[in-house]
Amino acid sequence: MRRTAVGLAAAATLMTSACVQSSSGKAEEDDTLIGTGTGANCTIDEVVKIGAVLSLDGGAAFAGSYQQQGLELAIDELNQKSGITYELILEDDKTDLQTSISATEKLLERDEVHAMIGPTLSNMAFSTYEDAQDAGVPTVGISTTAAGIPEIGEYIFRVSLPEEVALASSIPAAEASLEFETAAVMHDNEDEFTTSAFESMHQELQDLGTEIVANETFPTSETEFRAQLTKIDESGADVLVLSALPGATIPLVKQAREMGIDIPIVGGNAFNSPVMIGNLEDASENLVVGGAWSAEADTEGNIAFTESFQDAYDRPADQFAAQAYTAAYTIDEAIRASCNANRDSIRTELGRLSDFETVLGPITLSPDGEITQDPYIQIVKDGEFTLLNAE
Ligand code: 1QQ
Repeated sequence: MRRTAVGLAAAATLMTSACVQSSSGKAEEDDTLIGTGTGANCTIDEVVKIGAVLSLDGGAAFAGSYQQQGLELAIDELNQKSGITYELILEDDKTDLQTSISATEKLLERDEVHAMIGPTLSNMAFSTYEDAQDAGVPTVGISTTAAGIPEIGEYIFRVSLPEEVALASSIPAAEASLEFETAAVMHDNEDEFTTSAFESMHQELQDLGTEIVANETFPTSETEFRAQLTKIDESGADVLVLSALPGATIPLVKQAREMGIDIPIVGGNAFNSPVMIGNLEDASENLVVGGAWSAEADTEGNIAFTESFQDAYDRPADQFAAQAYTAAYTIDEAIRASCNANRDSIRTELGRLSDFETVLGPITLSPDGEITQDPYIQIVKDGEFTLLNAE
């Protein structure tokens, strides 16, 4: 566990001001979390505790490490503004479901956090969000893109573009740009996100009238794809549409290119990572992906974010960092709206955020937790994500 923003003395004070539990198991309203003033002038004396479960080790660390940095940057910036002090309590789920469940329990029961952010994978969220919901803790997903996430309960929100929305833009955009008529599809049929994304990909291809000439599956831990790729090669497909996490994507794409399969590859959310592009090197050229953020978006906020991130961590930001950064600002906005950091107030105000300016562009959250934002469609050119529509 890492704690930031307050020292040990303050943390000790926090323990004595534990909230009162009601018979439902949810926390009663705590007057010390109600401040004075509103918006930018809101002042709350009590420290507001934000818990985050991220995958800092294991298969999803490619995203989790950026999320940690985006989140810490946002919390540092927010703590420099006057009025509200945030304590970020971070737990690593190591890309493991049981660890994710116990990490979430720690944040809910030991730390009694006021809001939560994460986890990195939808696969974990389907289990851990039930606990957050039962505890009545508003929770904001940052990369949980599978269908059905906000439906888990009224306390569950996300600032992560749903994969089905990204694909509804990226697959037609890729088709318009690449003019494919036949497609091969491949997906990891064990993971919640890759399975959900695959269903959306399949639907989009059918809607476009694209003929699916090969359809292959593999388990999450697979690293040897030559047998499936041979079938895809023989199918003569114009494009490969792939739903996989990076652990599989990297060897899969490398093996395809080594076998001389040079058709464009269209992917899902895991492709939105410079780690992936760095690992694939030349094999990543012409990968097409729809995502929630672009380094090229030239809003004042995004320019400031990309510069601060580079300065703080000596590497460029990515989408996962941008979404984590957005989640902290979104929770801050919801607290300031009624100057109240009680869980129910945060939940109500999150559901009222409309056209809130973020580094992802303007976002709106519905009362039932879903985000509306415009997707960005990108293609890898010369090792960099470039906006496809800008070509
Ligand atoms: C999900 C995802 C992953 C690719 C995030 C890292 O989108 O699990 O929903």
